[in-house]
Amino acid sequence: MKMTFRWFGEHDDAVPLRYIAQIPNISGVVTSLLDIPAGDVWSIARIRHMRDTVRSAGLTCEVIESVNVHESIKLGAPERDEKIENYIKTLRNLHEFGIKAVCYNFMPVLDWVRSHLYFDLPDGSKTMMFSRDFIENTTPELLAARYAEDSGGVALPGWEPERLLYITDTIARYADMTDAQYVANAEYFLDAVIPYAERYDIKMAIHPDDPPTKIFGLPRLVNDADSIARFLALHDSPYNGLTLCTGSLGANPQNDVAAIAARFTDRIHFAHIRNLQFVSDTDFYESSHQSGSLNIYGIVRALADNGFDGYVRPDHGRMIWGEADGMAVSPMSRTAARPGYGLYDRALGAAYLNGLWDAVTRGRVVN
Ligand code: CS2
Ligand code: MN
Repeated sequence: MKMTFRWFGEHDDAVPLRYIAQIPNISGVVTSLLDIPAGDVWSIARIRHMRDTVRSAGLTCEVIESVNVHESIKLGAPERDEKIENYIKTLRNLHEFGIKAVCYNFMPVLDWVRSHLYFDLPDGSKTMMFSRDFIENTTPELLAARYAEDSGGVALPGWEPERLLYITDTIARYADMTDAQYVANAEYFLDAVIPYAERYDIKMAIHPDDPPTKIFGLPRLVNDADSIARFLALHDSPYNGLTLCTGSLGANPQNDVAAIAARFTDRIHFAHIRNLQFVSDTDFYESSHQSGSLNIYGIVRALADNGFDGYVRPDHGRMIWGEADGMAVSPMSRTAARPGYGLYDRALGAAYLNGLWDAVTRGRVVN
């Protein structure tokens, strides 16, 4: 297990790299070039600068989250071949700088969806929340406006301004898309890209749908054991793998996340580990890594028992210790902290996960 921490880049993150390097057992950061639009090639110069910046803090830069998939690929539109070629060029360039894993998603138009970015908990912390009723009574446009206002102008990954410009039109383009067609579009992408991932030794790790249920009538692809098995079989290679996002999969109470972790360990290259607290069958808030409805111990144990040796990061944390006070600006920087991505609760999460990992693996006899 290699413990990492998500970092959004020198101009886009309130948390300095040197603070991340002080968290026990952190080997590296998971980062991205957020300003490059999906479908464009990541240049050698930009990748080199990103990698060198991370290394100068004594951290490794081996995982990218995300290289986003252009909408034409998800839609199966004519421009997809050119965009897939660009994706492959980006993988080639990332390979030059020692990138070992790429997390991406295949969710139409939108990435993750929440009803609240800063939901107040009784202990004074703030956290993200999902209310099914709220989502069913809003529109993607209203939600995007709400996020823009609540986040104090910080671009949220998955809700980047260029994506939002065409949100209404893009959603309309999915109106006639069947689930079978959507799966076929994913297969087309994998058949083109995975042979190059093999050549460049980059493990592709798809992120599950978040939440793992239908949103705004859009197609869904990866959200439970059956759909994970179907996805991995579309192109059967160790390089076609999964990001085990416990909070995404766990948002469906029918999903046994520990069983999913155990069943697919050899294809899980990256794990996002977080907890959530259900307040009803459909609604939840993101709780601390230790306390919530999911059995994080059972999930970590399932990974360890099955020989997991990929990357892990603590996923979303609450905003605690005043980190989201005022304008959601961190006391450490003038850059606003992103909801879910403050320093303190994620650092606590990393420490908890490190402790669990030690407890389940130390003293084992290795054959
Ligand atoms: C992440 C996703 O912050 C989050 O919720 O888990 O946005 C994730 O980075 C993407 O889906 C991966 O492509
Ligand atoms: Mn995740």
